[in-house]
Amino acid sequence: MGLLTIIKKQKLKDKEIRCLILGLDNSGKSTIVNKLLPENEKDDEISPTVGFQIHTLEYNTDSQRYQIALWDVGGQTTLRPFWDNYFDRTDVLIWCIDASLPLRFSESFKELKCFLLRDEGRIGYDCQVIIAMNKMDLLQDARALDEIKTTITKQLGSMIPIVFVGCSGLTGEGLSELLSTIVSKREHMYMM
Ligand SMILES: Nc1nc2c(ncn2[C@@H]2O[C@H](COP(=O)(O)OP(=O)(O)OP(=O)(O)O)[C@@H](O)[C@H]2O)c(=O)[nH]1
Ligand SMILES: [Mg+2]
Repeated sequence: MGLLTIIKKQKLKDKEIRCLILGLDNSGKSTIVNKLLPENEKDDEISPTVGFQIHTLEYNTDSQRYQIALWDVGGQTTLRPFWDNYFDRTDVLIWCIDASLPLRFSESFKELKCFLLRDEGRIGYDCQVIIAMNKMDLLQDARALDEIKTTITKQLGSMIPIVFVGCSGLTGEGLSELLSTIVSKREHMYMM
């Protein structure tokens, strides 16, 4: 294989982004994914995910065309031991939190910390971490988002850079920011 072919193949690969979406059951992962899909691929009804689902999304910026593979994995307690199986080769991890339900914040933070720190290799890995603070439409007071940011930053320290995005899978608010954040690291690479 010639060098040019190898470079071309690598460039194509660079435009594929593998995105793993995890978080507690009922936090809204599948609803977010469904909202991001083109109209003809949307599900009319979403039920709790048993196992996982993969959807591929095309996303264009001014200069590039990306293929984002969204791996949506069920968050019920019985499914969490399997999360590890999906992590390999993940470029972006989206951790979804139901921002309207403080009652489950500590459970979510505990699971996130446990997932990120389980294998020491994950500290400082090359995978971007995004916290999707979902169900914004239900919030009376945006301070809930600050609480999430402060607590997670405190718990994980500065070991892992994290980007926080407020959104609603129901109304679509914040989802364009979520998409641009998913590709942001690649965009920087292309600009260099
Ligand atoms: N109001 C509101 N409801 C939401 C939002 N996102 C999801 N929901 C609701 O939350 C419930 C759970 O949504 P799912 O998308 O199934 O949650 P999930 O995280 O995929 O759950 P598992 O597959 O069990 O892990 C559904 O009733 C959704 O309609 C949101 O942004 N706002
Ligand atoms: Mg689901």
